[in-house]
Amino acid sequence: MADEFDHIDFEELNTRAISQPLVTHIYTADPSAHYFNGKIYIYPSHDIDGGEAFDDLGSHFKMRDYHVFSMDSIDGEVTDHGVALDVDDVKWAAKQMWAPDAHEKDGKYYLYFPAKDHEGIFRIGVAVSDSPTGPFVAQPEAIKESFSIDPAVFKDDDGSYYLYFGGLWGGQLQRWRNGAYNAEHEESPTAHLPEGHEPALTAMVAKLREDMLEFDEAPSEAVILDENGKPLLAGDNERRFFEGAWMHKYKGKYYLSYSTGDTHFLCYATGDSPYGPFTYRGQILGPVVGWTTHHSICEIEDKWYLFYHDSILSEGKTHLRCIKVTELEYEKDGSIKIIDPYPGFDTEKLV
Ligand code: FUB
Repeated sequence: MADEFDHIDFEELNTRAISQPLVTHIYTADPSAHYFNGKIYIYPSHDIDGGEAFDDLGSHFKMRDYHVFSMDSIDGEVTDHGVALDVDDVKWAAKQMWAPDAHEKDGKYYLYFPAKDHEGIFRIGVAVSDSPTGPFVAQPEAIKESFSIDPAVFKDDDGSYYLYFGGLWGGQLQRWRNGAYNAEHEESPTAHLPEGHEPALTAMVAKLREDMLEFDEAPSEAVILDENGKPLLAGDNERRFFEGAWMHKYKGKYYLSYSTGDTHFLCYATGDSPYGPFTYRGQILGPVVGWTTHHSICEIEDKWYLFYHDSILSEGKTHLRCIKVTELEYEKDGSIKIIDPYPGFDTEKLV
């Protein structure tokens, strides 16, 4: 898939789209949604046009701040609560405030976000507020032993919180294979990836410390197995993890969902522990317009919803996206019904 969608009839695509943008006055992406105290809160990226050309390192994603959005109900009006955190207010961060997430503990709200530090290395930071909508005050340093992108916080039934994170290519996960950042061939998004026949890299998971500000343990890999109990291979591009992990629990099972990146699917795997291993189960969402696909899954008053994004609002500009929501349904056996974002539209035109 290229970053060019001139061949697409956007009017037709929009007619077929199952949902419309939730926010139209600014560009938004990577929606992490939560239901706190009877209200829906969305923590997305805030896309801007930073004037950088498209490349496979994601240099065109030059985001510098976060806005939080809220809704009283799923069909309700969306309120923009303004700037919740700006890169200039984060001592350790230099640029590229990518996909965030947030959670609540004991009346305080914790915003987790990735950014490149002053050495150009992605780290994950945390910022704290008394309100779900911020403003958030960032810790002076990034979380110790944090790396890569796309943090997602999950609260388990026993009150423990876990942070899932990681992303390939521009997200730098492959540069940490030996426990330290490998700066060789920094211009190459694919340097240091495993060979196709080797086990795929996957999302990382770490329990958060009681105060939510640091990891409570060294991060470990949330391994995804195939139908034979073997780890998915790096060459299995249609199923292996790429970025954008999310965790939710449904009927006692842990669902790890994620983007397959260069093959543009949202997929999921299930397991019996927040650490995995997880067994690959299938796709959730087909390709959307724009290179990236990123999501969250949230239960709101006994129904489940998929929050996702596409680039329809900017007529296909990958770095200018818009967040959307649609209902997500399960089959009796716990599998998720596949969602087609534009029923009847020729998917070949999107990939
Ligand atoms: O928004 C920047 C990056 O694009 C995110 O971190 C990835 O998940 C992808 O959506």
